[in-house]
Amino acid sequence: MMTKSWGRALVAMLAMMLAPVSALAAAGIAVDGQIGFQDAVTPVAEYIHWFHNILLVIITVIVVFVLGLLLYVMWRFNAKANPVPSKTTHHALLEVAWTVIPIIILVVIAIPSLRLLYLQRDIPVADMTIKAIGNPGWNWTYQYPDLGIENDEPKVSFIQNLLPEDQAKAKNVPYLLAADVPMVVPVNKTVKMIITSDPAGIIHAWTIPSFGMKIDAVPGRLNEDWFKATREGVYYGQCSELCGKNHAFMPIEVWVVDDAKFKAWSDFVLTGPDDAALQDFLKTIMPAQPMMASN
Ligand SMILES: [Cu+2]
Repeated sequence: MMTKSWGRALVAMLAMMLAPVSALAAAGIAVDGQIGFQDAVTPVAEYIHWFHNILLVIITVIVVFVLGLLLYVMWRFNAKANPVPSKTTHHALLEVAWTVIPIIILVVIAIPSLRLLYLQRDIPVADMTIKAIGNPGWNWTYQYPDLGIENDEPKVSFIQNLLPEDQAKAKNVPYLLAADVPMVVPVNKTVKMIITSDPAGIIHAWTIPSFGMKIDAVPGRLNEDWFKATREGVYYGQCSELCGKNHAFMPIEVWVVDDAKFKAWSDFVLTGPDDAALQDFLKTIMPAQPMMASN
């Protein structure tokens, strides 16, 4: 007899096969009942979703075909239905077919797979560069070298912390995803990210699901990745490498804003404002919040 949890798993699996990837999804945040990805807002994320949908069709066809064969064999060749079994042991054409067809399927899958890898890993000429550093204190440092360097240090460098639960409730933003200050980028611009971790620290991973981007922040190593966000908004991510006791408490928040707002933001942060002034300013450029998960 099928247990309840198995039944639920089966229903979820069927729903996953039938649901297009964007059903229920929002950009920048997960929503209740969501099965597929968060909405794609970069070319890489769009490619990932497209490839995922193709693979879903391919694996579904294979599973249905193999299941059909198994059921047919069980029905047609069981001892009762087929009392005198065939003595056949080889069939050249069949053996070539079941070797060559899977190879062809794998080669067909490999083409878009390698194209995606190339799209992700071949960093295009960037409009701007941001360095993100995972800190041992379970937060992130962001540096904007393009906004100026002073005494070998970028003028704009700030730390992004978890927004505490009471403040998140008061601002009606999602606790554990919302940060005290966002990383801010302009829309439709190619942003190169240099990702690393504090040399005295541990491995973290920087990710924004809607950007189709996830890369380890490793002490002593500079990893690079890129995104080009094509839609303004607030996008959330979380440290995605089990890094220690506060792993669940180092969210990533990125605001994608228009050029004018980005210019206003960069001009403002270059004046070295205090926290209160920065928070007041941020209210004036904040994009619309994504659909909230549960409050
Ligand atoms: Cu971490």
